[in-house]
Amino acid sequence: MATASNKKWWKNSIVYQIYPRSFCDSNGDGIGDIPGIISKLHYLKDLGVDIIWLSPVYQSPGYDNGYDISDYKGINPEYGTMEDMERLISRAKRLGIKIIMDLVINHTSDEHEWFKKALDGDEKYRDFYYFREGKGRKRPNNWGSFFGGAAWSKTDKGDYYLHLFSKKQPDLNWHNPEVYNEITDIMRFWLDKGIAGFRCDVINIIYKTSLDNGKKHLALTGKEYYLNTEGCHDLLRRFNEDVWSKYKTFIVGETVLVTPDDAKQLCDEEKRELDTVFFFEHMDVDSRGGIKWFKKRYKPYKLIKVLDKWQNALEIPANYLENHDQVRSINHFGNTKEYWEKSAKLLCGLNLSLKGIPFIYEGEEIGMTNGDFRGLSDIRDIESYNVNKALKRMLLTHSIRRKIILRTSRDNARTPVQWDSTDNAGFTNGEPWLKINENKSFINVASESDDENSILNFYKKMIEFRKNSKALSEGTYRKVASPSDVFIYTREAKEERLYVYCNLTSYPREVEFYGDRIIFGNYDEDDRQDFILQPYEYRIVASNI
Ligand code: TEU
Ligand code: CA
Repeated sequence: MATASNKKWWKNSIVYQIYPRSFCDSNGDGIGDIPGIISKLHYLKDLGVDIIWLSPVYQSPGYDNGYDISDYKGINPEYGTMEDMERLISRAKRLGIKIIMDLVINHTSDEHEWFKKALDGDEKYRDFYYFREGKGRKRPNNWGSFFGGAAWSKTDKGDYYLHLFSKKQPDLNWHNPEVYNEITDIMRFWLDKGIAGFRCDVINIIYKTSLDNGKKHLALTGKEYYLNTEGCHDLLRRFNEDVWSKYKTFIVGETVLVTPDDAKQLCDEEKRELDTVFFFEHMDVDSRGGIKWFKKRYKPYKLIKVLDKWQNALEIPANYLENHDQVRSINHFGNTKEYWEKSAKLLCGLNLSLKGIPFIYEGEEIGMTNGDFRGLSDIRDIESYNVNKALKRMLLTHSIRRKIILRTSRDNARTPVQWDSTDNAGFTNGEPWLKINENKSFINVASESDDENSILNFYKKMIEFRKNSKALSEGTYRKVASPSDVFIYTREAKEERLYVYCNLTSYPREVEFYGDRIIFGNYDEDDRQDFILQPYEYRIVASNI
């Protein structure tokens, strides 16, 4: 019987996301791989990581770097073998690190056996997907894809199939019980291998209620037929009952376009659906009409407002400032120039002192910045590629498209991890699959390990601090009134009350001073003042209660 404490074994964990392609290459082909990950397990242990979220390593043609799976029970040979994967699981286990895998079940690759059989006319497998005849010369409906353009593509036979992402990613038909059986079997396969749970890709859109025309939106026309549907809630409860509850899993849902109310429903403990969710609202504080490609000026007070809202909405939110789909957080919310180091430490402090589970994305812990791409030809991402096509159709010039895409492309977060300052940053002995940032000369693990005051060592200290603090790891959260663009909040557990101060601007800010003694921060002793927060200053102040 699970006791109350071990039921949520994950709740005080630090999670680290590995995007395998860019993490560490062991054999010189320029592509990160599983043996490369194994070689860095001690590094992760030393950092204080408890759980690794491994982005897809399954068999895949790689059009969306593994988010297009062609065999859920196979390992992509670019990344290694099943033996390598088993070794990774057992070596990590020996170090006390658990692994959760990405579960991508809204769609498969169009090179999956199921889809190939479907295209060959096999009725059983046609019903695994959504094939429909066009309406006259028109597509079956007016839905849009997340990657720009229409959500339907034509087959050789002239009918269409639905894909909410690229045309290489046909959507599965979750009305079909056989799909349910196949996918739950796959979950068991990996859980039996010792995986601790899943990060469920776009999980809140898997169930479509109908294929009618949607209300016209600037983007994602059709969403009212698949966002957070009752059918999806129902599937999650069944996954739980049939599989997840039989193992001690940690399940985090990637839930697109969720509101706090949707998220509350999905994480409601009584309902037994998801343990926690990733929300996106904070990622979009600087995008126009929720479209990330069209930027507006970032205003820190908006970030504060959104984070505060979500801190209050969920008991255990999944907190993150970066992942493989977003620009680097220093570019997003910090300062890449004068205050690179200071703002990186501030963002670390912020992410790791909020209530919930902190997720750190590879390279974030050394302050990696967006890619320094020379032009569109350096970009590899399928989403960027599709969006470029869409912008072309809107008649935008090359130089404008270049600007939009280089600024926002997902490849910004996917440049190889900078392990040292050598030519290929210690990532590979060969030609890296994506351009390595020149700033590897000073942003890298080797030099930061040697420097006591580095961003990397700040992460280590912050993680340790959090682990030793009941207030930070499980206390309550409450925002404190503060000047705009300064985030001040308390974290409080039994005998411990902490005030967390974050100056999210590049200006000094006067603040009211709560609490009794400063116990942690990114300030320089020399210019620390009691009532002034320096640019990007972060501090934790303890209070006697
Ligand atoms: O991303 C879901 C998603 O909605 C993406 O469109 C993401 O929001 C976008 O890149 C930011 O605008 C997940 C995965 O994280 C992503 O890597 C995959 O490409 C996508 O699903 C399809 O599987
Ligand atoms: Ca390799």
